[in-house]
Amino acid sequence: MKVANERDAELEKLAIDTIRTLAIDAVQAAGSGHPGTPMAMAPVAYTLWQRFLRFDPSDSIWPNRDRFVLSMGHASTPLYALLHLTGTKAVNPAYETLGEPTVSLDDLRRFRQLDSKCPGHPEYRWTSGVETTTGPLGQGVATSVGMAIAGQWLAAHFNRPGYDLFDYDVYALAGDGCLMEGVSSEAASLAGHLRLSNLCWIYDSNRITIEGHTELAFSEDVATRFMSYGWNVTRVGDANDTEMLARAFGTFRDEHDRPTLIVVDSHIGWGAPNKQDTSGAHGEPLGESVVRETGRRTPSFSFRTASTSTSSAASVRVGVPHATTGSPSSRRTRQPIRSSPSSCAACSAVSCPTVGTRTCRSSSPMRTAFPAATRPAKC
Ligand SMILES: Cc1ncc(C[n+]2csc(CCOP(=O)(O)OP(=O)(O)O)c2C)c(N)n1
Ligand SMILES: [Mg+2]
Repeated sequence: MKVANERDAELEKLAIDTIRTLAIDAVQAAGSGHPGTPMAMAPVAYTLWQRFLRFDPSDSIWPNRDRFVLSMGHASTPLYALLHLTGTKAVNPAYETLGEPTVSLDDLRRFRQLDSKCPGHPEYRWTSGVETTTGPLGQGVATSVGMAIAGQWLAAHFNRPGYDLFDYDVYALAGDGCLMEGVSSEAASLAGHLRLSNLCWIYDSNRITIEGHTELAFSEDVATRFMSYGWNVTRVGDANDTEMLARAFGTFRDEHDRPTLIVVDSHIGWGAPNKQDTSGAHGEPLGESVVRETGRRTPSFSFRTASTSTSSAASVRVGVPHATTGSPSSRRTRQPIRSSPSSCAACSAVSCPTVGTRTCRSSSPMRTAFPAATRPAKC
């Protein structure tokens, strides 16, 4: 589970930065798009796809694959980058597997162009590997609840003792906007009621939306809301901390009674001078000078401006190993429903809102689920 050695850590960083670079270059080349959230979410997407998602790039419609839903459809470039870097193969409208890649580097170069396999927002049955069309905020997470219900239905009907044909998980990546939409609240409530433990939502809490800071319109305590829905809520205080992300995904896998919400604190436009943590990083190209400056300040980024390169993956020859191919032995065995809730590694408190973080974060910018008076001492 841990990054084994220095070389692996370097490869991991290279892979994550390649996802970032592809996102930045694609948006820059198109002259429109959303670079900030892909830059921040690259480590989250990478950790999930590389270390947890059971997905076969050579068979993108394998029935028991884990589903990944990019509910924040505007931040589409990491999904395209992952489909490209994993070498995922396309299927045709008849669902026959073709030998060709679902997303080529040229497709990424033509991001947001007419007929491109990389439209601004992901489209189901247009780009193989995209599990559902997203863009309208909240729609993806709501759809993910249906997918999780379908998974449980299939398991109930077709699994036999010792023969788990269906045990797939559903992951959905959502932003502030998705969590603001009413449809996500209704769907989350149903998921809690049905105890969909095969469902994991990852909430990119960057506290920025299209207009500016979320304080303008959104001040509720999301973690507490989800606890009241009956969800297992965990938190990662730094979107760049892949070990803590892995731990949070592990917490999800070990949970057999409730759906899981992982709140990830992130910085939109991470690493981009004058753009990070601003709505300026949300929905417009960074601009050539910022791209250059970002690469200079963050040397591991091999950024070049769009005019000189839109082929960063090829130029760094990234060796991103393929996403985990599901095999019966590697699959999690779903246990019967149990009632023991998870506890915080730092303070051992049951349902501590900071569970999964390296340290308890009472000073977190997001309000904690417990009022200070009732919070466990170490939180
Ligand atoms: C239902 C709906 N309303 C409005 C929009 C337009 N829109 C696209 S992105 C966005 C802001 C989303 O904010 P957030 O989810 O926090 O994304 P971030 O800025 O962090 O990338 C809005 C309002 C939309 N896509 N769907
Ligand atoms: Mg946001």
